[in-house]
Amino acid sequence: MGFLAGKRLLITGVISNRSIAYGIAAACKRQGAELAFTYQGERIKDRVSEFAKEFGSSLVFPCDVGSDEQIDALFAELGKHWDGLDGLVHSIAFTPKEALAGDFLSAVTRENFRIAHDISSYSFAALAKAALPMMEGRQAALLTLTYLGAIRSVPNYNVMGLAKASLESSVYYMAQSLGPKGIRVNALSAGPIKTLAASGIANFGEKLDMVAKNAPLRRNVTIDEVGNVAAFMLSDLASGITGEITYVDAGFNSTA
Ligand code: 0WD
Repeated sequence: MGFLAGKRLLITGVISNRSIAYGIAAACKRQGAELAFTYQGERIKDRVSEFAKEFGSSLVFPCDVGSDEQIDALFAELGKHWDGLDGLVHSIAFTPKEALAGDFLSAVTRENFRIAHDISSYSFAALAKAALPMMEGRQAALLTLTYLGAIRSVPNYNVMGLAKASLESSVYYMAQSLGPKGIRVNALSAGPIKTLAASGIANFGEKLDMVAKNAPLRRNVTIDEVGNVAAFMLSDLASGITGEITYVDAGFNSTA
């Protein structure tokens, strides 16, 4: 029996089998969790439904996190299938592509700042607020994905770094807010991984090479490695951990 047996988890952000959320879903499934999924927009509904099937799930719901109505509808629908929720994975980020290239001050605009913060940071709190009625009274856990660009300037990451800094701060405030209810809130800071979202960042290949050359483990991490840590964080094995940013980056952040 896996260490997530009996746990019901909602996973956002699976869009391909390279998505970090796909690695998380696979690891959670291996540990015995029951899974539900969300997708952004009808265009990818079938694709996400196929992935869900791979993980033995038929629970697939639309949710564009830019819409409060869709977030409310998600939990109204999920509540028809499950009487409670033990965990939620927020694996979502977005800003217009032109923000993720070149000099920060040239690339940042009021509009891409707003979009980056809304979709990549506020959405975590928005999902938590809406999920709360289903999580209350359970040893539930929330998990989000962040990146080193939150705390250091990383070339081309630009306004997404600011949004990740906001997201990391929201981990601390949400942990404080939900801790008295026994609900934990954590983030994994993953090293660079080639996914659809990552391919939107200019010169992303150079980041992969730089980490592979300089990280203590001399390689990049995989979605399975991030998935395994996520499964642990969502489980009762991590019952003493909240408000924590855990690096899964082959040790890169520890180097000078
Ligand atoms: O190197 C990397 N890949 C790292 C990613 C290193 C460290 C952290 N991360 C983070 C990302 O910033 C993100 O928060 O991990 C999370 C997952 O990203 P991913 O797995 O790298 O990328 P991907 O497979 O593309 O999934 C992100 C998905 C979107 O994909 P696209 O490619 O369509 O932008 O986030 C979803 C969408 O499925 N998404 C939304 N979902 C609901 N509502 C929205 C939205 N408005 N916007 C994007």
